[in-house]
Amino acid sequence: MNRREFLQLSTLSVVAMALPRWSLAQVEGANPYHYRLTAEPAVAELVPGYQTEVLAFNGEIPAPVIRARQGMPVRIEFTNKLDEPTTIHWHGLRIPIEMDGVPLLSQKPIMPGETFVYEFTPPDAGTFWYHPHMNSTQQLGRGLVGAIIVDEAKPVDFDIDEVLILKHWYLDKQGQWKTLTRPRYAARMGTPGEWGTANGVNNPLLSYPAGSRVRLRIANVDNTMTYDLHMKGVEAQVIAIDGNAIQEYYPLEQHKIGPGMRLDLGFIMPEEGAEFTLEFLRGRFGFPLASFKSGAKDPGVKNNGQLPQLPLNPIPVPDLAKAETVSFVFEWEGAISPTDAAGNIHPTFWLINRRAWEGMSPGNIPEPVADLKLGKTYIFDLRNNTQYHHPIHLHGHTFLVLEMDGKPVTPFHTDTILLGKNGRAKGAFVADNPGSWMYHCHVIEHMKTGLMGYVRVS
Ligand SMILES: [Cu+2]
Repeated sequence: MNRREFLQLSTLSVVAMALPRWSLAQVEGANPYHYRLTAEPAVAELVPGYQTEVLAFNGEIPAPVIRARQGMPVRIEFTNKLDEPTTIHWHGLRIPIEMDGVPLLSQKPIMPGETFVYEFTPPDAGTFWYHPHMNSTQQLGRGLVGAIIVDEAKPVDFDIDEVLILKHWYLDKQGQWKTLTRPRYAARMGTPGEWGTANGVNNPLLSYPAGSRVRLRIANVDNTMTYDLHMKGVEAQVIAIDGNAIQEYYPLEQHKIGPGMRLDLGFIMPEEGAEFTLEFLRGRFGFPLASFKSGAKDPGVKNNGQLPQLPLNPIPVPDLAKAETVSFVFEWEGAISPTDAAGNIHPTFWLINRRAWEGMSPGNIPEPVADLKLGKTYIFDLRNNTQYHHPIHLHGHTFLVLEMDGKPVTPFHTDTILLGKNGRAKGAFVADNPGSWMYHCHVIEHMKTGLMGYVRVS
């Protein structure tokens, strides 16, 4: 997207809309964390005044927020009402492989009309998300993206707890679909959508009482976009990165989240009438994602001027002294376009350690990119030898990031490490979860054209 198109986006954003309230898909009964979820075709009004045919969880855009609690079992009865197979992956949750939602590697594809019950106990609290792990360009691109929020075992006392899922849709100004993927973009930064939304609305206006302590859970569920987040008009603190609370909050200057990544911000609503904006930066320009306005003071809000401290997640501590380093180089493979028997082009553009992902079929599961020993600490040394961003996601485990671009950082936990242009990172983790775990770039077109693999922990 060029600068002019971005400017057009921002002028289109003048009419801020009130945020629709989303419903929970909860089932009445003894277990408070029991849900029914479907994936199905639906119609949504994304561009005001126009109808768009989408794929939606429970027919809703934005998808229902699934709320779970740390250490409590959650049960999600998922029914596939699409006309093609699917599975659901719970991004960032350290749960058993059988529940990880990757076709062939962790479960059979869920066929149209079938129901699969996902049941797990999330060990970590935080902001996570869910999405299919099949035909991802289409299934995620057309709307199958939602938030799963795991509340802390002991409730944390914010006045407002808001979820904001960010997605650019491949829509024209009449809400009609444009191409979701183009090879020339797939080989570069990925194809960007053009209609920016937060919770399905272009630049929504959110209003909370003056003095409220707000926890804003931002999730980038886009196929392609990396958002360089900035808050204009209020001081916001970074309180959690990719779902995991951090020890010492710090003021948000700007923070990049690639596809699949999250950021929790904490801030206190200023005096009544004050307005401010969450925006993403491109060079010197800021583009609004959501707008905020302070409402009248609510006597129920007990503002002591302090943000509550979030407890840290019980992520196993890597034994760095005994760690084994495994190197991964991500690079570009020239324009090779193998053609199948039907004459379709299946380009591979991206490589992990000189190998493009072959794809899987029943009876043909390729070898992992690494074989890891259960219980051992590994340091993944990631090198991006390309000009484009790659958010590298590992299933079933959480990295402790030690270094970015050759420099030590204040260690933080994440399931997705964002490698910038020619970037490098070192992330350590304990391989404590047995199974075959996907390991891939979360720019969907990159993952679909080679930048994917899995690690085996046994
Ligand atoms: Cu990538």
